[in-house]
Amino acid sequence: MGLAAFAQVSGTQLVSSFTMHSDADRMASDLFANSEGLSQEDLGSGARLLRGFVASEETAILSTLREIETRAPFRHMVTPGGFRMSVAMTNCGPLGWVTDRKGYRYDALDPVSGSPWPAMPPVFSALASKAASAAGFPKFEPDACLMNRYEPGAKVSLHQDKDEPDFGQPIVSVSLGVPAVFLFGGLKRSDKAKRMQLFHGDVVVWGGPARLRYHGVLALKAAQHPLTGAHRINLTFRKAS
Ligand code: MD3
Ligand code: FE
Repeated sequence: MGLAAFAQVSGTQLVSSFTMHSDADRMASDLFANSEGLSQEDLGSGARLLRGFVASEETAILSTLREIETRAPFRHMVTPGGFRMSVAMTNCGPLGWVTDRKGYRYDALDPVSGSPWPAMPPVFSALASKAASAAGFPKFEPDACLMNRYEPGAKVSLHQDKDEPDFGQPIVSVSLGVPAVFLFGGLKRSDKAKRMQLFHGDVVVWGGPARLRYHGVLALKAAQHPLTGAHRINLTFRKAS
């Protein structure tokens, strides 16, 4: 790794502690500081990691989330196969992702309340569009925000996101709270997955050829974050219509 790259990695530690996959992966990737002094990393084929991108907005994001939760509480959905998901979920925006015995789909109504999902808060849509632009997707206007809440031990097994109609639209993910180990696989389930840690404030934009890569999250370790306690929260912004 060159000296310039080392200086940028050190700078990143001010925002979120930096733990990447192997040194070889790091050297093969494209790491640089953006205009706000935060690092960006090209994860290959359309995926871009924006370390600490929403760190300065943590309070606004989490208080907005608390409001959404009062109207659409986190719940453990059931897969079509009948398994209770270990991750608790809720949604905001015109469409919400749901699963039950009938299948996976987007729905305008929360099945628990029978009412529309809470509106997409402007602070959410603004940060999603800003992150997408920073990653080269200037016209991203999400109409769905899926919120995942991980408790210790909760995980998401390797899967593809393919319930959306247009895979030309990226997905923006925001990580908050306790860090997690993310698995980034290939286009086939059997492709070897890379591991990387996602920390509080990190944003990843998944577009282009990365859009259909398999991915998952390892079981969350027991830990405490000052703002979320034992939880990790992940927001994913999607164009679902
Ligand atoms: C890579 N959530 O909600 S976000 C999901 O951390 C989901 O809660 C995980 O996978 C979480 O579907 C991962 C990162 C993510 C989201 C969408 C992707 C990675 C992706 C779509 C394509 C490739
Ligand atoms: Fe996913």
